[in-house]
Amino acid sequence: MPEHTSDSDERLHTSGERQARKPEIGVILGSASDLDRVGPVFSTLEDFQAGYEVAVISAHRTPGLLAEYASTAPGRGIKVIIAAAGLSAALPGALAALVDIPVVGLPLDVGTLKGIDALLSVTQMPPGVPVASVGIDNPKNAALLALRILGVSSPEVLSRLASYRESMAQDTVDKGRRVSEKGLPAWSR
Ligand code: RP5
Repeated sequence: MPEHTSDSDERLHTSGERQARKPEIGVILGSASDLDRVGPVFSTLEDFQAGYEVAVISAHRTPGLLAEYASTAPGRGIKVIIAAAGLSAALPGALAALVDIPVVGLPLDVGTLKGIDALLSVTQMPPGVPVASVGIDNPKNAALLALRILGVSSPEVLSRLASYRESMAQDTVDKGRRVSEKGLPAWSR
């Protein structure tokens, strides 16, 4: 069962194990330079043993490739797409213009505006073309939101999400206990 862990905690699974899973989540990066920032997307999806596929596609530099991805993804069984991009992050919105499945935007802090540029690009979409967004540089939430979307139609994913949430609550209680052990006047229930 997945446990709540820190973002830096990477667990690797064998490629055979991973290949056996049918990809239902697409992860698109606007540039290969985004890879390190997006790492916790992959470790979180691995924790949940989710099937996913990864592509580097730029809405600005390779628009044709984006159109090809969008037109083929649902047919491959992709049910939700995480689109990560920095700067004037057109990728999530341009993708949402081409598909009917949910798009989770992950705005990245890569420039002088510290990700505010990407956040506004992702969230300020015109009516009719919705893009969900997580916070700037919050890859773990992007993965968890995509899993929650899958969980609507998968009792297995939903049950793993419930275990994760319980583990996170326990972790928070344990850490709180350590604070009260420092001699502070603790709240007694
Ligand atoms: C965005 O431009 C990408 O998502 C990346 O965050 C940023 C810079 O890309 P590179 O110039 O490093 O390829 O589209």
